[in-house]
Amino acid sequence: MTTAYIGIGSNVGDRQGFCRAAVRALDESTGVDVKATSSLYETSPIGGPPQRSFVNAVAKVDTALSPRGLLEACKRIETRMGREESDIRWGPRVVDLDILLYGDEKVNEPDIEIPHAEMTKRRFVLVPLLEVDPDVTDPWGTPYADSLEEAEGDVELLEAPEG
Ligand code: PH2
Ligand code: MG
Ligand code: MG
Repeated sequence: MTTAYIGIGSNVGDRQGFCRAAVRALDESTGVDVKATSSLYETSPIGGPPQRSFVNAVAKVDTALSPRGLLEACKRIETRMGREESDIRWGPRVVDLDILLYGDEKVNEPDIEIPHAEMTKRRFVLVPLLEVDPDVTDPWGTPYADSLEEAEGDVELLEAPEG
Protein backbone atom coordinates (compact mmCIF):
# COMPACT_ATOMS: atom_id res chain seq x y z
CA MET A 1 0.00 0.00 0.00
CA THR A 2 1.21 3.47 -0.85
CA THR A 3 -0.17 6.76 0.42
CA ALA A 4 -0.93 9.19 -2.39
CA TYR A 5 -2.53 12.63 -2.58
CA ILE A 6 -4.96 13.53 -5.36
CA GLY A 7 -5.81 17.12 -6.30
CA ILE A 8 -9.43 17.60 -7.38
CA GLY A 9 -10.81 20.61 -9.25
CA SER A 10 -13.95 21.72 -11.08
CA ASN A 11 -15.07 25.02 -12.58
CA VAL A 12 -18.11 24.06 -14.66
CA GLY A 13 -21.69 23.38 -13.53
CA ASP A 14 -22.22 22.05 -10.00
CA ARG A 15 -18.57 22.44 -9.01
CA GLN A 16 -19.01 21.30 -5.40
CA GLY A 17 -21.16 18.33 -6.45
CA PHE A 18 -18.56 17.26 -9.02
CA CYS A 19 -15.75 17.46 -6.44
CA ARG A 20 -17.70 15.41 -3.91
CA ALA A 21 -18.67 12.87 -6.61
CA ALA A 22 -15.01 12.56 -7.61
CA VAL A 23 -14.01 11.70 -4.02
CA ARG A 24 -16.72 9.02 -3.86
CA ALA A 25 -15.62 7.62 -7.24
CA LEU A 26 -12.00 7.44 -6.07
CA ASP A 27 -13.07 5.54 -2.96
CA GLU A 28 -15.12 3.16 -5.11
CA SER A 29 -12.19 2.49 -7.47
CA THR A 30 -10.57 -0.93 -7.06
CA GLY A 31 -7.29 -0.63 -5.18
CA VAL A 32 -8.01 2.90 -3.88
CA ASP A 33 -9.16 3.78 -0.34
CA VAL A 34 -9.84 7.40 0.55
CA LYS A 35 -8.37 8.04 4.01
CA ALA A 36 -9.02 11.77 4.37
CA THR A 37 -10.57 14.59 2.38
CA SER A 38 -9.96 18.31 2.71
CA SER A 39 -12.64 20.97 2.86
CA LEU A 40 -13.86 22.38 -0.45
CA TYR A 41 -12.29 25.73 -1.36
CA GLU A 42 -13.28 28.36 -3.90
CA THR A 43 -10.10 29.42 -5.70
CA SER A 44 -9.10 32.02 -8.26
CA PRO A 45 -8.21 30.47 -11.65
CA ILE A 46 -4.48 30.20 -12.38
CA GLY A 47 -3.46 30.19 -16.05
CA GLY A 48 -5.64 29.46 -19.06
CA PRO A 49 -8.26 31.74 -20.61
CA PRO A 50 -10.50 34.02 -18.50
CA GLN A 51 -12.73 31.52 -16.70
CA ARG A 52 -14.96 30.93 -13.69
CA SER A 53 -13.36 30.37 -10.29
CA PHE A 54 -12.62 26.76 -9.35
CA VAL A 55 -13.69 24.57 -6.47
CA ASN A 56 -10.67 22.59 -5.28
CA ALA A 57 -10.01 19.85 -2.73
CA VAL A 58 -7.39 17.21 -1.96
CA ALA A 59 -7.96 13.54 -1.11
CA LYS A 60 -5.44 11.41 0.76
CA VAL A 61 -5.67 7.80 -0.42
CA ASP A 62 -4.05 4.45 0.25
CA THR A 63 -3.55 2.58 -2.97
CA ALA A 64 -2.43 -0.81 -4.19
CA LEU A 65 -2.14 0.60 -7.73
CA SER A 66 1.07 1.70 -9.43
CA PRO A 67 1.41 5.39 -10.34
CA ARG A 68 0.28 4.51 -13.84
CA GLY A 69 -2.64 2.43 -12.53
CA LEU A 70 -3.70 5.31 -10.30
CA LEU A 71 -3.45 7.76 -13.21
CA GLU A 72 -5.66 5.46 -15.30
CA ALA A 73 -8.20 5.26 -12.46
CA CYS A 74 -8.25 9.08 -12.31
CA LYS A 75 -8.70 9.37 -16.09
CA ARG A 76 -11.55 6.85 -16.03
CA ILE A 77 -13.36 8.91 -13.40
CA GLU A 78 -12.82 12.13 -15.39
CA THR A 79 -14.19 10.52 -18.55
CA ARG A 80 -17.17 8.96 -16.75
CA MET A 81 -18.02 12.37 -15.26
CA GLY A 82 -18.07 13.99 -18.71
CA ARG A 83 -14.60 15.44 -19.15
CA GLU A 84 -13.83 16.00 -22.85
CA GLU A 85 -10.40 14.99 -24.17
CA SER A 86 -10.38 18.21 -26.20
CA ASP A 87 -10.56 20.48 -23.14
CA ILE A 88 -8.14 23.34 -23.61
CA ARG A 89 -4.98 23.34 -21.50
CA TRP A 90 -5.69 25.00 -18.15
CA GLY A 91 -9.19 25.82 -19.42
CA PRO A 92 -12.65 25.08 -17.96
CA ARG A 93 -13.32 21.48 -16.91
CA VAL A 94 -16.10 19.57 -15.15
CA VAL A 95 -13.54 17.63 -13.16
CA ASP A 96 -9.79 17.28 -12.98
CA LEU A 97 -8.01 14.64 -10.90
CA ASP A 98 -4.25 15.06 -10.60
CA ILE A 99 -1.82 12.83 -8.72
CA LEU A 100 0.14 15.24 -6.51
CA LEU A 101 2.29 12.80 -4.53
CA TYR A 102 2.75 9.03 -4.61
CA GLY A 103 4.64 7.91 -1.51
CA ASP A 104 8.18 9.23 -1.78
CA GLU A 105 8.41 8.35 -5.46
CA LYS A 106 9.61 10.60 -8.22
CA VAL A 107 8.14 9.82 -11.62
CA ASN A 108 9.16 11.65 -14.76
CA GLU A 109 7.51 10.30 -17.87
CA PRO A 110 5.85 12.12 -20.77
CA ASP A 111 2.39 11.69 -19.26
CA ILE A 112 3.12 11.40 -15.52
CA GLU A 113 5.09 13.82 -13.41
CA ILE A 114 5.19 13.21 -9.66
CA PRO A 115 5.41 15.33 -7.58
CA HIS A 116 2.96 17.30 -9.71
CA ALA A 117 4.74 20.10 -11.58
CA GLU A 118 4.19 23.55 -10.09
CA MET A 119 2.26 22.35 -7.03
CA THR A 120 4.54 24.41 -4.78
CA LYS A 121 3.43 27.57 -6.60
CA ARG A 122 -0.31 27.03 -6.29
CA ARG A 123 -2.22 27.90 -3.18
CA PHE A 124 -5.26 26.02 -4.53
CA VAL A 125 -3.19 22.82 -4.14
CA LEU A 126 -1.18 23.66 -1.00
CA VAL A 127 -4.01 24.87 1.24
CA PRO A 128 -6.15 21.70 0.97
CA LEU A 129 -3.05 19.47 0.97
CA LEU A 130 -1.78 21.00 4.20
CA GLU A 131 -5.25 20.78 5.72
CA VAL A 132 -5.24 16.97 5.35
CA ASP A 133 -1.57 16.62 6.29
CA PRO A 134 0.16 19.67 7.79
CA ASP A 135 3.58 17.95 7.94
CA VAL A 136 3.63 16.54 4.41
CA THR A 137 6.99 16.84 2.64
CA ASP A 138 8.22 16.38 -0.91
CA PRO A 139 10.30 13.26 -1.75
CA TRP A 140 13.47 15.22 -0.89
CA GLY A 141 12.16 16.02 2.62
CA THR A 142 11.19 19.68 2.19
CA PRO A 143 7.91 20.53 3.96
CA TYR A 144 5.21 21.87 1.64
CA ALA A 145 4.29 24.34 4.39
CA ASP A 146 7.49 26.21 3.45
CA SER A 147 6.03 27.04 0.01
CA LEU A 148 2.71 28.46 1.18
CA GLU A 149 3.70 32.06 1.62
CA GLU A 150 5.14 32.52 -1.88
CA ALA A 151 2.43 30.52 -3.67
CA GLU A 152 -0.09 32.36 -5.85
CA GLY A 153 -3.87 32.65 -6.00
CA ASP A 154 -6.77 33.34 -3.66
CA VAL A 155 -8.33 30.50 -1.68
CA GLU A 156 -11.55 30.79 0.30
CA LEU A 157 -13.08 28.07 2.49
CA LEU A 158 -16.45 26.94 1.14
CA GLU A 159 -17.46 23.83 2.97
CA ALA A 160 -16.03 21.34 5.48
CA PRO A 161 -15.54 17.73 4.30
CA GLU A 162 -18.47 15.26 4.35
CA GLY A 163 -18.88 12.79 7.21
N1 PH2 B 1 -6.58 23.86 -12.68
C1 PH2 B 1 -5.99 24.15 -13.81
C2 PH2 B 1 -5.69 25.53 -14.21
N2 PH2 B 1 -5.99 26.51 -13.22
N3 PH2 B 1 -6.87 27.16 -11.16
C3 PH2 B 1 -7.44 26.83 -10.01
N4 PH2 B 1 -7.74 27.78 -9.13
N5 PH2 B 1 -7.76 25.52 -9.69
C4 PH2 B 1 -7.49 24.51 -10.55
O1 PH2 B 1 -7.79 23.32 -10.25
C5 PH2 B 1 -6.88 24.82 -11.79
C6 PH2 B 1 -6.57 26.17 -12.06
C7 PH2 B 1 -5.62 23.09 -14.75
O2 PH2 B 1 -5.79 21.84 -14.29
MG1 MG C 1 -4.90 20.17 -12.99
MG1 MG D 1 -5.22 16.97 -14.91
